[in-house]
Amino acid sequence: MKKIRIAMVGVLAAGALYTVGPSTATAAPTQVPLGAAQAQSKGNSAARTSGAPNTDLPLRLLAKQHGLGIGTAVDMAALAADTAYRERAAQEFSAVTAENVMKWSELEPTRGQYNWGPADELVRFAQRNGQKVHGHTLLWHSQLPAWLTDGVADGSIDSAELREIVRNHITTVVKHFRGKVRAWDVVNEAFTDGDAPVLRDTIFRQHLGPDYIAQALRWAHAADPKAKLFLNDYAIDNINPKSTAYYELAKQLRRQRVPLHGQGFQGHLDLQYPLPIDAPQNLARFDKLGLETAFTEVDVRFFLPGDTYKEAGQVGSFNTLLSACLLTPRCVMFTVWGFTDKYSWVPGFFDGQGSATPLDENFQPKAAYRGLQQVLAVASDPNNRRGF
Ligand code: 9MR
Repeated sequence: MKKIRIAMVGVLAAGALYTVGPSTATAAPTQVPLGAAQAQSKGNSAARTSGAPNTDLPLRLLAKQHGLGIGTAVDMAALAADTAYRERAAQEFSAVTAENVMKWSELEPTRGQYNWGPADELVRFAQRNGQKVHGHTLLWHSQLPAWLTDGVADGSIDSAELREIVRNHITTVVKHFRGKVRAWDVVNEAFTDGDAPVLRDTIFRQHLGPDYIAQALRWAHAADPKAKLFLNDYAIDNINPKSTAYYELAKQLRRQRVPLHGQGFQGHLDLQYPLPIDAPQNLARFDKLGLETAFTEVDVRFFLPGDTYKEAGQVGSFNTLLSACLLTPRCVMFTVWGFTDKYSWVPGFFDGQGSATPLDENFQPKAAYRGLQQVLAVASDPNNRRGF
């Protein structure tokens, strides 16, 4: 409760109305220059220098001065069952991404029968809470429905039919969410890892040919001309062969006037690997192409148990990516892949690792959360117009 009161004092002082309620009816916070809010709340313009800045505000409010969307992946089972999860998701974030329910296997488990329920529920939650929806994902080699992969494998779905199925899937899904989803990860994880990345040998690459990405982007654009269309991948936060493969592909697609609008950097970091310290330079080259950029799935894992070194490393890792985003004019969104350790995917996938999100299992802030608040509280550059 304390945090909520602090948030309201700061914002009401700036003349805006921000109700932090339960899961429903949370109005979007109005633009509040943080410095101004603090100055007014203290009743004089020297408040910034005479007192400690109040950085203990919800992330979405702190991000507002930058025009930056702050997002989280949402686990729909947790959203349905856990009030604290629901309240925190509404309070802290201005963007949501479906952790699973917009993936193909979830949307169309049986051929021709779409299960829109959970994804529509997420969209309604976002609308009630003044949040934008980041669509994830139209084409990915993982979490495909069995009827599709089996059919391709046994030859009952041939290349021509697969092409029609893919076109139909993209068209149906993007039209269903038209006007409700701000941006789509059109193709997820298209490149291989290592020193010489190539397009992954997926059923899409095999049967639609190497320009399946361009095709997918065109189909998505036709279905919702206003949606921003992204490619998205992991291990591309730094300048490296894989991020350069994306950069070259983006240049080529833009030259060919293919509707590509953004590059997503997942940002799944692990403390045992080097910090992606060149992220600002990496994002800058995509920015120069006229693309939006976004960190789409940030988390920072380490081997348990934690200690003060690891906590410090985690603060630095989150903040390296957030700073890179703030240094990049068209970096529109910074999204964490889960905001509480209670529901993080990490322990289930990486033996012995965890603690990868900004809040612990009891929704208590870790140093990483405080670090994000502090970086966001730094005054914005008035020349940066992100347009989220
Ligand atoms: O967090 C997601 C987890 O619940 C799923 O079981 C998993 C299935 O592959 O996908 C996870 O999300 C992934 C995302 O969709 C794409 N980038 C990597 C994410 C973590 O694996």
